[in-house]
Amino acid sequence: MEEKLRQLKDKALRELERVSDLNSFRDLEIKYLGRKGELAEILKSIPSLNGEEKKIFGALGNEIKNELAKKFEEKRIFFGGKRERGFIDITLPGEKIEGGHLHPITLVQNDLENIFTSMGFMILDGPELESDYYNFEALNIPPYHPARDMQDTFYIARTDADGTGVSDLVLRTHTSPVQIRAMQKYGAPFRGVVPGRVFRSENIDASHEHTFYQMEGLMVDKDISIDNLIFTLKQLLNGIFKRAVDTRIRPGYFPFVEPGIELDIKCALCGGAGCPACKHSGWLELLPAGMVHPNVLRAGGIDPDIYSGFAFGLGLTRLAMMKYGIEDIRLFNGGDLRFLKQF
Ligand code: FA5
Repeated sequence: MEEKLRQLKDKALRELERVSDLNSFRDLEIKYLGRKGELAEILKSIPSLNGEEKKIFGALGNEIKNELAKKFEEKRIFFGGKRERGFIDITLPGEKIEGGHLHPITLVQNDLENIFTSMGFMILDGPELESDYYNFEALNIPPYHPARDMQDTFYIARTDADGTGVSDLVLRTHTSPVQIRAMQKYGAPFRGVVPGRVFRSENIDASHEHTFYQMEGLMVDKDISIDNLIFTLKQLLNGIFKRAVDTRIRPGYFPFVEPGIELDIKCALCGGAGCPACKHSGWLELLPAGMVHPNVLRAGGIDPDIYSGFAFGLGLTRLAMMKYGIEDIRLFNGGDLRFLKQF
């Protein structure tokens, strides 16, 4: 019996070695490993052996069967063949593959990018872990300035190669640092927008998150005035809402613009009557902006006697709230699929 098994194995392996295409491989597989194949024929006699022989030859038979199966499988893969499956019922419904989709903030961001590229703006990116210099100092906010208190953030300590510790990195509180980076890189004239994630140490409520999205806009050229700014902001809102929206413009203070404005939008959730999202005021702060401060132009390497510019810092997450009528900002990052699947 042992002799028979070993001879069969050697013969099968020799023939397997010589086989040259998938069809003859399949014939060979049936010949040796099929239900009525040569191996099955030999193994059929094992149950009639006595106790000890049954054990020995049973184990040997299995060992050879597994070894041959492995070698045949390797050859099948070599020929690019697939394992034959049983009966397939093609009338059964298919497996449903869940399709993903874009997050509502991404949808609004994509719309904004289309609006701005059509006006000749480029789309820029910047680091989320930013230096204190770009996030504050270069924007005319020195260390002692009270404007820092309005944008408290997470300060990151790092250790330099010489072992000294410094904490000059911050999770950026706004997309405005990319204004400086863009001017330094591209000079003037310049038009660009910067969508991106920003972070603040914040008291969370229906309209305040610690992690949210903004979109910075910057245009620098000769003779840029506040008219250009207001026109651009209106184009932005018309493009997103595709209908007239009530807005109001009031003076606003930011150290990096002069003059500064705040554009508020009438709360789309309560129609101006007052609700938690607009802190019961009927208006939502959405679009602070202004004319770029000469110190900021200088920090970007641009001569303020020749060039002027405007900048804005759109609250992108809040815009998505207004566009889709979302009452609570916390839903965006909450991971609740019942909310996300609606978009
Ligand atoms: C700024 O961040 C300035 N960098 C904007 C700017 C840019 C002004 C260029 C002038 C020129 P502010 O802190 O107001 O400004 O934030 C801008 C917008 O981000 C707000 O109007 C609001 O829509 C949104 N925002 C601010 N804080 C939060 C928050 N915690 N959660 C969600 N949205 C917020």
